[in-house]
Amino acid sequence: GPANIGVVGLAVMGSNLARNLASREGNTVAVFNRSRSKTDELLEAHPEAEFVPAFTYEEFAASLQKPRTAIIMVKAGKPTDAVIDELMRVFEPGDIIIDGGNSLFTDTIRREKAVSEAGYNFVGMGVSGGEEGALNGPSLMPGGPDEAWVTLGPILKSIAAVAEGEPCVTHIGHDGAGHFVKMVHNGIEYADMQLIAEAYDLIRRGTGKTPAEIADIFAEWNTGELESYLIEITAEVLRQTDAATGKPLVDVIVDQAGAKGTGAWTVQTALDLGVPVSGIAEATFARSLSSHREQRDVAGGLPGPSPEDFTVTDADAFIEQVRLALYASKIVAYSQGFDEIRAGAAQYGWNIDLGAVSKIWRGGCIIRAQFLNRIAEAYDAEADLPVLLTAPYFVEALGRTQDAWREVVRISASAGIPAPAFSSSLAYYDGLRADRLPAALIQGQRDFFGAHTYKRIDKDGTFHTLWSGDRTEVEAEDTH
Ligand code: NBP
Repeated sequence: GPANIGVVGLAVMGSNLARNLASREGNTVAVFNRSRSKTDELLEAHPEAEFVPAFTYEEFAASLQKPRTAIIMVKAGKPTDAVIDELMRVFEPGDIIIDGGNSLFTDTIRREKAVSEAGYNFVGMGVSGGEEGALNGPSLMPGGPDEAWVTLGPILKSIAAVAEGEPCVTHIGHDGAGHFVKMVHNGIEYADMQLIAEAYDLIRRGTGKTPAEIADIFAEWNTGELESYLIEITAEVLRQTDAATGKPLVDVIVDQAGAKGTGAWTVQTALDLGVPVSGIAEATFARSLSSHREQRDVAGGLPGPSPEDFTVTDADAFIEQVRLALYASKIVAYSQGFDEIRAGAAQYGWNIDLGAVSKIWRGGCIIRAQFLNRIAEAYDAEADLPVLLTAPYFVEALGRTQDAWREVVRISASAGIPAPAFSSSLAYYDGLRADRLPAALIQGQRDFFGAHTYKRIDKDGTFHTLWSGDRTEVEAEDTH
């Protein structure tokens, strides 16, 4: 066949990715969708693109050069399995099947095993940047075998976003590594969005500024160390006026945040790995809390300070404190996210270059930010840095943001303004740097009710106190 690459699934993501591929020199793109109408619409709307349409899986296979290379962009879950089965039916061993959907990484591990056992190459690939990214240059996170990367690498580099001269794509690691990293990317995105929302809320309540005025503040922040896509679009959203009512759009939008589940996956996986991604968890739970309108309705009368009574005396000083608190909390959220990637790599045997991950997020994706250069520098200096927070640049930043961060958390608590991500990131930070934690007491409690034993600070071994006996200590076997 004439096409060097194919796309299956021509909803918004697939058709934009197909258009992106077709716009690059040297690509001829085979396109296929289960129901014919989406294929017809794509061809009609973009006669300029060099598409080779197929209307059956057989035609699709026949239109591709060997080894065939096809990217699946369909709904994650069963639809992805169904398409993989169809492609294996019409493809031949050695062909490359890529899943570009938002698949759970454990599904990808399972699929790669089954598909590669049948002799085909399988690549699970995270695609970030939404519709716009897919069309103009996404951040791409392919997993899969090294052999597939040889064929796929040049094609992916040609369509990826470019940041500081480098394409936003790297071979993340084997099997589910790409989808794992994409999952954590989305988790970090949840945390970043929640932090920005808390910053907006505190400034609005504390200073009485209008959303349009706060848009100017965010636009200003976007020229400094917080420069990022999310800060930029926050200004756009805050500046928007509702045509129907003349009010700020943000004031007519129902305050219940939706979620498609990738934040929850990140938190569930972190729990399994034992990694405290408290910022991502708080952000995910904050969305759940917002969506429980029925509970919020009955809880509205609970005692506590009224946020309406809160005003700051020095608005400019407060805004700067909030900016610093946002930066400090953001450092924590990213540090936690990279911690999860490190733990996932150790658990699943992936060799993930954390610096390379931070670099491919600098363009094309939702969390793209200046700040990612600082993370890349940290991992360049020390590839297996155990805690990102401890890199010199971040130590300096946490030093100068400290006081403001604590002040903002204190103010939010006394004013009754929820700032779960600001405050939990500070608690995490203080927990991490604490010399002694009350975990010692928890070990005592566990030993009391469950004979779970404890270690001592002054000698080796495992111990148990005979709580229901004479309360002497005995040496115990470490079985609990
Ligand atoms: P959707 O997730 O809405 O999926 C629709 C596509 O799946 C259609 O082409 C549909 O074909 C096809 N499909 C279904 Br449903 N069941 C199928 C089956 N059994 N066999 C064959 N095709 C089937 O599309 P999307 O919003 O373009 O997203 C595509 C993927 O990209 C998803 O995994 C999504 O999570 C991910 N995504 C990523 C981002 C991002 O920022 N990275 C954004 C949005 C989506 P039909 O036309 O015949 O019904």
